[in-house]
Amino acid sequence: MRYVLPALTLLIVAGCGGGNESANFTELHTDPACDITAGPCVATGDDGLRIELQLPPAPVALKPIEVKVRTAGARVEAPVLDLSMIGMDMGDNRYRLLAQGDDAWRATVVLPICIQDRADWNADVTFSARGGRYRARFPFSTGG
Ligand SMILES: [Cu+2]
Repeated sequence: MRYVLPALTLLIVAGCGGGNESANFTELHTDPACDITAGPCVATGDDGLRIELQLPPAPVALKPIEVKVRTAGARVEAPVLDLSMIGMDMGDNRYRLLAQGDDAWRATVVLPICIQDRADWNADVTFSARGGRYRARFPFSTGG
C-alpha cells in the first residue's frame, strides 16, 4: 500500500491536468472572447482552414444537445467531437460527427451530469485534412 498510493496520486493528477496530451495535431486559432453558448464560434488555421461550431443557447447536462459544425478551406475527414470538463475527469465523451453534405457535420450529444453547479468544458473538434491532424478547441460553460 505504501508504494501504491503515490503512484495512484500521480495517475489522478495526470488525468485531471488535461491539455498535456499534445498529440500530433495542429491547433487552430479560436477567439477567446467568443461565447459558444451565445452563437457560433470560429476556429481558423494559417492556410484558410476554417471550422465553425454551433451549440444550442443554453446547453444543460442529461439533455440531448444538437451540435453543428461547418468546415471550409480543405476537405475534412473523420471529424470527432470530444467534450471534456476542465479540471475533472468526466469519462469519455467522444462523438463522431456525421456528414450533412460536403462541409456540414452534426452530432447529438448528451453531457454527463456534474456534481458542480457550474461546469467548464472544452469542446474539441479534431479531424484530418491535407494529410495532417488538426484540433479546434472551444471552451464553454454549463449551469450557473
Ligand atoms: Cu464534472
